[in-house]
Amino acid sequence: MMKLFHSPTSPYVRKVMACVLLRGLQGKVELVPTSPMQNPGDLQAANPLGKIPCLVTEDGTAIYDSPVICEYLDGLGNAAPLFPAPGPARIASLTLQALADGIADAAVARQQGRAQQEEAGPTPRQAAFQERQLAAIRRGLAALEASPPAALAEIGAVAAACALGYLDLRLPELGWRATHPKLAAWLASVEASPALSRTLPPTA
Ligand SMILES: N[C@@H](CCC(=O)N[C@@H](CS)C(=O)NCC(=O)O)C(=O)O
Repeated sequence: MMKLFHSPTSPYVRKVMACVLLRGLQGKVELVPTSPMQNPGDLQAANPLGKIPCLVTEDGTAIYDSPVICEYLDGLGNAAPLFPAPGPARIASLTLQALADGIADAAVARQQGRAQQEEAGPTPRQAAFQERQLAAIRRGLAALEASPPAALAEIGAVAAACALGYLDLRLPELGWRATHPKLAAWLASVEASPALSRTLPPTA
């Protein structure tokens, strides 16, 4: 059995779990509930960066980060591949994944910055940092709106759905659907897929 260091709120873990479901590998992955900020020793022994997701294969090999785990899972099972063969389609898919993961990165950084501000009080430097993350999220959303993903059949689309779900969880005040109607319609068209509906982050 493979092991996945897991948290239900991480957008990167959700992307990996969506790949697990899309590739029919549910029975092959044991989930290890993990809070990376509490510095768990088993996670840090597997991934020196101390981040989730981290997958440990049956022979004990640790694989990270999420794009690498997703590519590894794509080589298992018989489902249609989520990573296109080398060529322009693959580069487009990987770039879309990078854009989506980058939106999640900015939202995660903003979330951490918000906690710091609450503890230490706002400083101009922190306010500028928060604004920079928000600006990256806004530009990322504009790029997705200009060219929404297609079917949930390649890794870029999976990553985009997970990043948008994370915005709904952490930045609901952004109200991205009202300003990005094509993107909202796209997410509505794919969100009933089990890969997404069974991996929704808890809201409470
Ligand atoms: N690029 C990484 C990002 C992973 C990441 O930042 N995970 C967060 C949880 S959402 C984490 O483990 N943070 C702990 C830390 O930053 O120390 C990936 O795609 O897997």
